[in-house]
Order: sequence, then C-alpha cells, then structure tokens
Amino acid sequence: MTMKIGITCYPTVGGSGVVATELGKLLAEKGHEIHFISSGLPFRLNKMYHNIYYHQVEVNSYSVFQYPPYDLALASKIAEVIKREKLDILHVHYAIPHAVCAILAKQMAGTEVKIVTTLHGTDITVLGYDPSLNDLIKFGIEKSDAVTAVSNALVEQTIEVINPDKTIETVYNFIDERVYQKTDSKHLRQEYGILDHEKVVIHVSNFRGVKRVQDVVASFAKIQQVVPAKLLLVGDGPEMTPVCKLVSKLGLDDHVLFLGKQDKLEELYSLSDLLLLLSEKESFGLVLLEAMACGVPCIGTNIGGIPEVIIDGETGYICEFGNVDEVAEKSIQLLTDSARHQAFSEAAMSLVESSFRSETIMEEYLAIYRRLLDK
Ligand code: GMT
Repeated sequence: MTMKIGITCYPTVGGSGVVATELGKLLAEKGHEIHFISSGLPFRLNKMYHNIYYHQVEVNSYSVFQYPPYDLALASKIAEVIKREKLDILHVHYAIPHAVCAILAKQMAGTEVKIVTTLHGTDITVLGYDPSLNDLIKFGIEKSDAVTAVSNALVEQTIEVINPDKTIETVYNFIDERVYQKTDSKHLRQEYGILDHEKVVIHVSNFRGVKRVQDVVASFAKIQQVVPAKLLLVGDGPEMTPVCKLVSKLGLDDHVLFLGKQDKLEELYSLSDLLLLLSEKESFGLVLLEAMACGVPCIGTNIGGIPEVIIDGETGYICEFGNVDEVAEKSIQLLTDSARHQAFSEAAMSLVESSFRSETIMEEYLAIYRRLLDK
C-alpha cells in the first residue's frame, strides 16, 4: 500500500535535515507520495521527483507581533496540507517545535493522520534541561503516535531528562551510499598544496560550541609534531573566530586549511586519513557515517551516540571527552601503522553496509508507519 507522508524538518544544513530529506527521497523512490512542509526547500532536495511536493511555510511579521509566529504559521500550513492532501502519516523531526506544531495541526485538521516524531538530540540534550520547556517536550512526545530517537544513548537520555510515558524506539541514521563512497580525488591534494608524504586529518561540523573544534586543533597540534600532516576544517559557525585564533596561536597557520561549507564532502573524505569528532554532546554524529562510508577511520569522544557508531579498536577509537593527549596518541598510532589503518578503513566501510544500510533503516520507518495505520 502506498502512503501519503508529510515530513517536517529544519531545511538548513544539519544532520536532521539531511536524514529527513534522504528518507523522503527513498520513500518517494518506493512509490510513496511525499509532502515536505517547512520554511525552506530542504537543501538536499536537488533533483526532480514527480511524487515529492514542497509546501513552504510563510511567516508574516506583523508589527503587532514582537516575534514572527513561525510555529503557528507552520501548524496552520501542516493542517492545510493534512486536509487537502489527505495525509496518512506526518513524520516530524524534533519534538520542539515540530511535534507540538504537528499535534495542533492534527486537531485543526480533524483527521486520523498519525504523527511520528524523531528526536535528534538538541531538543533533549539542551532544551530538555530548561525547566520552562521540559513539560512541552514531554507533551510533544506523549501525544505523538510513535517516537523514535537516533541512538540508544538518546533514548536513555530522553527517559532520564523527560521521563515520558511513551516507548521510544531507536532508529539509526543512514546516508545515501550512492553518494558517499571512496572516489578518486587525488587532484585535490595537489590543489590544496598537500604534500605526498603528508597525512590528512579532517573535521566537519557546524562549529557550534558543543563540537569542541578547539580540542580538534589542540589534538592536531600534537599529532603534527610526530606525523607530517594537514588538518581540513570543513563547515562554519559561531566558534570559527576563536578556532582561527587558536590555530595562529599554536603556529599552525601553514598546516590548517579552513574550507568553509562544502557540498561534495565525499571528495574531501576520500583524500582524508582520519576524521576527528570530539564533541561534548552528540546524539549520533552523521559525519562519522559519511566518513566511514568513504573508508575513513574516525576518532570520537565517549559521548552520546558516538560509541554506537564507532567500534572502538575496529573502525576507529573512542577517547575520553576533553582528553586531547589520548586523541593525539591514538591518532598517531593509526596514522603510522599502515596495516592497521587499512584494516580500520575496510572495517569502517563494512560497518556502514551491515549496520546502517539506508534500505534497512527506511524499512524500519515504514514498519512503524504501517503499524500505526493498521491499528
Ligand atoms: O549537530 C548539530 O548541531 C546539528 C543537529 C541537527 O539538527 O541536525 O544534529 C543532531 O542531529 C543529527 C542527525 O540525527 C545527529 O547526527 C547529531 O549528532 C545531532 N547533534 C547533536 O546531538 C549535537
């Protein structure tokens, strides 16, 4: 049975928007009708699909409002789409504000549309600790028909922080394997001025404080004392200025390349030897999967869902949060032992195939949708 599925996510660059969009594309390829409802065209929706529709949420900022009412405009648009398109399922990403908007929209539409909410992290790991929002998040979770989280760690943290009267199922993230695979990008090494004997360490994030990019730079400073290497910093965000200052302070200007936001990440991963993700909060870490699919071993912190994505000692290493000495030591071990590096690289690619296959994960979501509609 084909379904009509509404999807609401943050359309901007970020793992949750990527996963929501990729899921919509896969479901459309299986014949389901997909309706994206959001404030901007999801950025990965870069191809024409006859069965994917996009409904833009317009927020008017009348002078009587101190703040433009995005949440109400979203709820109103979702309600309109539920009714007009006769949606079976509404899959929203993030409890706040999207699940709450979905619940209001369902009441407005007066239909039996089923709401599936996926938790991605920040709504729990940051907003969940705000007492003024805790009850609202609980409401969004409990009134959804099904709730998923992107790692077991996030399920546990949601129970601990929010304690909802609701089962939360883990459905891991996935990537588009057709895009993320090892490609020949040797020409880029030359273009970036990376010497033949140099190793390449990469970090990709939105440079928020929780990503601890300074720890990446501090670890790299120690790595390059032993192993000739370049660090690629990909992305942009609030911590960019302090990170640039630290790079100069540590005398690393000639060793660090600030690449800003980039599109063809698979080409950058393909020329990299190691990815560092040293976050303070990370419910999954989608960049780990992207890098691993391109054969790049990863080193991450023992935080949130990271240990569910990296198998310590097999596809990379897990280090204590904030321990840059340990990160540097493990990185040097890996970068100076080519047999071990090769084994980790192969194990990383196999893990993505065996545990995070897009088809399998899409089927897990479909099984949830079907279960709700069969009830
Ligand atoms: O990490 C971010 O700052 C972006 C955020 C998002 O909304 O995309 O990422 C969250 O969702 C991703 C997709 O599920 C996860 O891979 C990230 O780990 C998660 N970020 C955090 O938990 C900090």
